[in-house]
Amino acid sequence: MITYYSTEHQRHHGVELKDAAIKPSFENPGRADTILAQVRQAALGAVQPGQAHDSSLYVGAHSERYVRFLQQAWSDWTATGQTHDALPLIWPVRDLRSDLEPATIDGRLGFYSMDAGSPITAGTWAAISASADLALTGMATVQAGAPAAFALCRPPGHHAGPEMMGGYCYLNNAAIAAQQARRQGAQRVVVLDVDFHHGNGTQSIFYGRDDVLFVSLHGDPVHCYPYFSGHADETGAGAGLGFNFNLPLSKGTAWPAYQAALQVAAQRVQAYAPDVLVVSLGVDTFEHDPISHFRLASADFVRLGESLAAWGLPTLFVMEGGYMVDDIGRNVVNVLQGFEGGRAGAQPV
Ligand code: OKP
Ligand code: ZN
Repeated sequence: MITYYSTEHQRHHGVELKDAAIKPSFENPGRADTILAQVRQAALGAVQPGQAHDSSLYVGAHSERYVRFLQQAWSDWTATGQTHDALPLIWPVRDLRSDLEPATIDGRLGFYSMDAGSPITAGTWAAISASADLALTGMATVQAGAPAAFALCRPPGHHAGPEMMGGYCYLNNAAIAAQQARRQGAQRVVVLDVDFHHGNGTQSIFYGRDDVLFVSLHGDPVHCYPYFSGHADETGAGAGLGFNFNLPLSKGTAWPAYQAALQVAAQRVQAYAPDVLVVSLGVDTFEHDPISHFRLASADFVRLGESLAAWGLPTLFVMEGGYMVDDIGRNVVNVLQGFEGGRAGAQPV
């Protein structure tokens, strides 16, 4: 399977608020580089750079004004004389106004975010646009007939909504790829999100639509980030009613319960009969992940890949989370090799 990778991700390295202090983010450049090293060591296939795409292709998943905000945020920030990372500190929750876009960067940061987990730095736009371009390149490869491709995206994307960054995410790489699949002729697209955290951004982008089915397995938001999205009763709205499928699972979930949920997901996906599958691939479901609460072992990731192969769909894997840096490379490669092994053994459909 071909891997798309860009060194541009290294230009984004930020901070997060943790334990009442500003600390280096769990979402760091070492993540992508360790995954790349394992992809190479396992000889998974060719590693290629992505093609640059026009940022107008990010519109659809996102609004035009949000993409412009991201593109200009660092220069707007430094124009106020500040040189450290830009972090939002006020949000338009409930009875505050969210219908008026502030003109000043401090207000705009809060207007276009859901938490303080996504710092904007000098290299953020270069990194996030390159990351989205990897997903677009991967989708083009799959739509040209490759059975699968891996977009080694960093930063991740699935918390980013139509007009919102948060949870280390800025541009929703998986949603941008899904939207591009539709532009290029796919009738029905599934985004399956196996990251530990609910992909609230992807859900939100496609919530009113029936042409992209969003299916997610994740830690129950009663206990797990992002807390305000991911419940089972979020099933879509309007034309999208019935085309959003959340499978929240309890803390401590291990492979048997996970596999059972994956089978429920498989039935929903099969009934939908999609043309293409986008997998938001987070490996923070790993038992030793420092910020998550499932208990998948490294060998379980092979089974996950095999299970997905049995779905028999052209598949784009898009990298999302996973923070146990020593192990994420192996766990990602396990999924991808499990997928390829599963395909090799599968009956043609
Ligand atoms: C991104 B992805 C930290 C709170 C949680 C955000 C987690 C974002 C996960 N004190 N921070 O879904 O892997
Ligand atoms: Zn996650």
